[in-house]
Amino acid sequence: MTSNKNLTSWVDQIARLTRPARIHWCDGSEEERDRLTLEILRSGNLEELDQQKLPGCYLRRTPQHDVARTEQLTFICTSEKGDAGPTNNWMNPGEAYQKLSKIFENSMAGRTMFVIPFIMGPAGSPFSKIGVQITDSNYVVLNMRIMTRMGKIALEQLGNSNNFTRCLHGKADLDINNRFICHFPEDNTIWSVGSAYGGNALLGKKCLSLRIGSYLGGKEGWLAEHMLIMGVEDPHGKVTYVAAAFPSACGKTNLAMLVPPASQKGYKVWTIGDDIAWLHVGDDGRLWAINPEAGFFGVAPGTSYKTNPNAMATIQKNTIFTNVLKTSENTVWWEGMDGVPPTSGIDWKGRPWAPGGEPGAHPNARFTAPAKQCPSISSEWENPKGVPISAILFGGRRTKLNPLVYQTFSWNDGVYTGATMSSETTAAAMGKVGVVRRDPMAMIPFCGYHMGDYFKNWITMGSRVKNPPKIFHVNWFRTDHDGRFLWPGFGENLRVLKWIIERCEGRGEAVESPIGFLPKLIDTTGLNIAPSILNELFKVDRDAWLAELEDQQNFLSGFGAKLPAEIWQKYHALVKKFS
Ligand code: OXD
Ligand code: MN
Repeated sequence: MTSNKNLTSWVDQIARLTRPARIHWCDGSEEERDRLTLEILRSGNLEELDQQKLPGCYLRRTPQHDVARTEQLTFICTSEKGDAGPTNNWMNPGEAYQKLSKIFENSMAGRTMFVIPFIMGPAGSPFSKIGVQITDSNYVVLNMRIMTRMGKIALEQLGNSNNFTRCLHGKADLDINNRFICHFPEDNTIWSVGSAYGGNALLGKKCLSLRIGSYLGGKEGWLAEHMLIMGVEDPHGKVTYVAAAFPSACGKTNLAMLVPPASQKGYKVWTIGDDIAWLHVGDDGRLWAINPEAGFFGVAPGTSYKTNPNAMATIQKNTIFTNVLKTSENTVWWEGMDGVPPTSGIDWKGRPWAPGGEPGAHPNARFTAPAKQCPSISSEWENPKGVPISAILFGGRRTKLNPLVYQTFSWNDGVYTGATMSSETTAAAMGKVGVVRRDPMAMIPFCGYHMGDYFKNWITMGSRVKNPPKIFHVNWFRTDHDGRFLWPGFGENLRVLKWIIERCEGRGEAVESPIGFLPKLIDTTGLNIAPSILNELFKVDRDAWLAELEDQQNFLSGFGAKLPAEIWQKYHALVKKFS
């Protein structure tokens, strides 16, 4: 299939290690998809759903201990431990190769080894990257087919080049004690073994597009970010592009696919991506973004026609559902879906289910769906140049601290705000509810190098963009004394986006506060929000911020000498403003 000796010799080398019964080079064709689907159906590892109601849709149940990313088993393997930084697990590369080689040895005996060439980013884009994933999981092949541009198209783009990420994945015996997700940024290589779960096994996503991507971005002068990308079209047809980073459970997919409420006549939202953005400085001095992915790997529970009608429309065909409930009508269901819950079904563990007992779907149940099926997909989503970003949003779930929205004073103030971003844990996460977790730029689990160096790259990028995006902080989750949300959220977030866009255009009135510019006026017509609630939504409480700054200082100290001086300067300036 290819004359690329760099590639064929690597594939030979891995075949000698893993000893598969056969090797299949994926071409990305529909015949290939149909053949593989049939094979998995026959093996019992995939179930066909009602093809009238959900054409091309299938259900997969994973082993019960393989349902989420396993951060404790995820490593950055750089020659110097210090290069991985305090936020990553580190392993010496020699030790990691040796340890994982033992697990990979003969692990594909009797199985097919699939070779998946894939592109992250639009085909032909100067910003896209090529990866080649070897895997012994046909489920992974079907998912990679949705999440990336894969097969012949990627081999054509690669040509005879050696410039591709070598991604090795194996199920081995799916034993959590033999599970490792290792990244070798210096070798542009990823080895993942012992898990078939998306984030651990679809190596183009978190592993390549964020961990290896952020490392390459640091070296090559660009940014790989855990951000959605959206376009907001105003009633005159002008589209403004926004990128936004939020930790998990803060509604990134919902914001990317926002449906403007009826009151916001003439506004439209266009989706470019829901999870990852690669940002480059354009020749015009602006920051341009591409979405490296071709699909959505979204959390199913909580997704409904009320919370995200565009996501619901996207997943009505050609979608792989993982760990959801199967209804007696051979369709899917999960907690938080609209309508009357089913009276019976088969739960994600494969057991008969009835309402009132354990959840039918795993809280991290997923859908894998082609982005092009999304009704709000932007006509620009595959533009090889990307889209020009006017605003960057950082956000988190803080019930009391952060105002609904504020604009940071400058690029570096924005970097500081991103670096100290935080969110409170929810009931969906393990452990205590309401604990503040710092998650700089929502990248804690995904930054492939020392975060101090990563912040430096942000600062350097700012000095290279002549016309940088404005940076904002948003918080949809502020509550009153009884724990009720003060802001309606969802589609109404467009009102906040409108003020953000006005600010980007040099309009939109603001009042200065110590942390940034707050809106003088936000359009709340028809929302029936009392002035006292608005006051609360925009309150910057001095005592709360002094406590917050102490916590920020502790956190930032953990980055040691690598924390850029610019970040400390911003910290001290803020302390002074509040004192
Ligand atoms: C994801 C995540 O799956 O951030 O997108 O965990
Ligand atoms: Mn994500």
